[in-house]
Amino acid sequence: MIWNEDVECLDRDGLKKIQSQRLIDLASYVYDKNPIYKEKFDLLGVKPSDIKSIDDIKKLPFTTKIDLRDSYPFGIFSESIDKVAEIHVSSGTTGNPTVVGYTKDDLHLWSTVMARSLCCAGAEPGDMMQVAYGYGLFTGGLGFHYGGIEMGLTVIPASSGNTRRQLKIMQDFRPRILACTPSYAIYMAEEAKKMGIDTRKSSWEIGIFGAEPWSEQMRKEIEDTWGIIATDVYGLSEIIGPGVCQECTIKQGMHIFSDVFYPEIIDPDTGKDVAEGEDGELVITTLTKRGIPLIRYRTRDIVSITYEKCACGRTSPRISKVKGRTDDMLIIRGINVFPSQIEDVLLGIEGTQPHYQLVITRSDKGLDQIEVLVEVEDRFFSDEIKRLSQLESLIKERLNSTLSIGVTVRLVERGTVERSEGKAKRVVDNRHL
Ligand code: DLL
Repeated sequence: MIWNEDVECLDRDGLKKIQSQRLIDLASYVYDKNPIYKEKFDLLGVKPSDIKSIDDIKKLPFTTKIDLRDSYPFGIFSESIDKVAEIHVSSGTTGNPTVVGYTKDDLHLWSTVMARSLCCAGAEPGDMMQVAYGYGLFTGGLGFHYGGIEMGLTVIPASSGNTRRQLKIMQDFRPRILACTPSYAIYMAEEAKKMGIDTRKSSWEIGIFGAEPWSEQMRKEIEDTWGIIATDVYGLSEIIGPGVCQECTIKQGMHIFSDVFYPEIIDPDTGKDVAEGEDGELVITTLTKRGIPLIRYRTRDIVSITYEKCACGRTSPRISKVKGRTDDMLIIRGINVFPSQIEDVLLGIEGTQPHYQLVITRSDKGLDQIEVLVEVEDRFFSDEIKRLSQLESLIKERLNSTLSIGVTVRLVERGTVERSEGKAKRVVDNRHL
């Protein structure tokens, strides 16, 4: 089923017409409503009247995460806060997190793009969906929730965690759709096996997995274990949350809903377009959002794009799986982690040295673990063992609460962490994605 065939199967010229009109409106809207954009436009000497078609997008300035961070919390919003119906937050590099806001119309847009995503993944009205993405400040849970309701699914807002209860829900309610991070789908399979549940007999037939990078090998493992069709969903809080693009059941790239999220793929160094099929940084303009519309937002995700029509009938361009990042953001079990956040925590704890390293591993089953090696002052090793373990617990507690995920901490003697003459090697990523 295609959610909105008129738009999703539109020919290129028709699509371009819609995109052009929306960009013209957007340029005037942000110029009038948002001093940050007015300044950016003025600096480049562009006026809204210079924007006559979607091709003129190249005249417009880029937006980066720094623009959002520096205007924390609501400075980048184009609507006043009393017009904002909902707020979400995602982790930032240091200090302030990234705050995003939705007007009532933006929430409707989100519901619609998520309904399109769910249809792309094979959902049918009347299906039941277990949403095991986190609810709360993270956009995963509520994004799926709104989309499910919009397209007429029965939504179970299970949220993430409490795996035994998830499995009981699956067995008793028999939902057809599972939505969660790919690593959680793998973790649930391990737990199910321990509980003697035959995963092949699960009620789930469709799995919609995203929020973190995952490989074709993980897809195979999930599909074989649970007996489902697993598709990839991509999105980011700044743009809307999940629902930016979604694989259809043909699984040849993720359809980007380009009538509302206009994509460009650029060389991150030069800012110029790369050729179709080449890897580059995904840049997105939110053509119709009003609370916090973003122009040419640098996602920092590396992908490639194809404009070929898909066998499913949709004409929207398709994005490859995310192949990497242009910054040092790591995604561990669906949670964004910046090494600088760890550094911030360590700097605030007496007795630690400015030498640390994160070692990331992925189990055979696809579960990520972080071990943080921290050098501590010599005195801790000559003191009673109790002080060392107290320090270890303190570091662990602070890291867990800052990052919202469990990490293992290993305190080591001075000189243990490999030194470098250039950039310190803070991250050893042993996952093979
Ligand atoms: O992760 C939104 C989301 C929720 C997407 C649920 C899909 C499902 P953020 O927390 O802002 O938003 O993180 C955004 O996560 O820039 C990518 O680096 C990464 N990411 C998201 N989806 C995928 C995916 C949500 N399918 C950041 N594959 C993005 C690889 C992904 N990376």
